[in-house]
Amino acid sequence: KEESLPKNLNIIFVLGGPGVGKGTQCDKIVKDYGFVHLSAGDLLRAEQSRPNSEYGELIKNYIKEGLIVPQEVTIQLLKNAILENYNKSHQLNFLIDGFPRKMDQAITFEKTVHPCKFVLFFDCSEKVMLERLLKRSKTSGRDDDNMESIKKRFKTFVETSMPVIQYFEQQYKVVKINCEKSVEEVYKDVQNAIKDHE
Ligand code: UP5
Ligand code: MG
Repeated sequence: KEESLPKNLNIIFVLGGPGVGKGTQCDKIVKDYGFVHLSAGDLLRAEQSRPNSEYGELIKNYIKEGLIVPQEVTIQLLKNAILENYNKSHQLNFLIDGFPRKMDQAITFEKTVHPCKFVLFFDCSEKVMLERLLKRSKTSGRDDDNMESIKKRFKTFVETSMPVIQYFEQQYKVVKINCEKSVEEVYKDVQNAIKDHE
């Protein structure tokens, strides 16, 4: 049966450059506030390794090149995940991590799925992000945690994803948080942003 998405979702987009700490902060928010955490990158990686996925090869190539997978694929994965959680536990609160990162995704998602309440924008220098990613690369097993892919991810972030943040800034929906400090210090600012939007 065709199920429709609820109209009263509470969606926070969590954006910021590669390795800035989106996943780390989302884990903490989940523990304290009971949001569902949906990382677009994690959903794509899961789809990539699903046996018989028709998109496996495509996703693998896009991620290695640091490019944005065509929006149809990612939005369908997010829609499915939202519906699944809603049907299972009537969960309405979602952290959408690492999405939207291209203008077409932002427009389509807000039109066909649900508008966001606000955007957490994690900000950090490339130098610090690079250090964090190279450190993580020792254990992450991610195909894109290598110097060559990281450079491409940085380029895509500046050229393709920053315009999305500017688009939401024009709507006064962005809370910018400096991430060049400890996880706990960043999290204090995150908690304040959530409180301001309750
Ligand atoms: N760390 C975190 N915070 C720290 C702090 N304050 N101080 C010190 N260390 C800190 O953190 C990275 C590392 O830094 C960890 O080791 C952590 O302990 C440490 P993490 O929380 O993992 O950072 P995060 O921002 O989540 O980094 P991630 O690599 O996941 O970000 P990306 O945006 O690059 O990756 P994502 O998985 O979102 O996307 C991957 C690819 O998928 C994209 O490049 C793209 O090809 C594709 N994609 C699409 O095509 N479409 C989409 O919509 C989404 C993704
Ligand atoms: Mg992540």
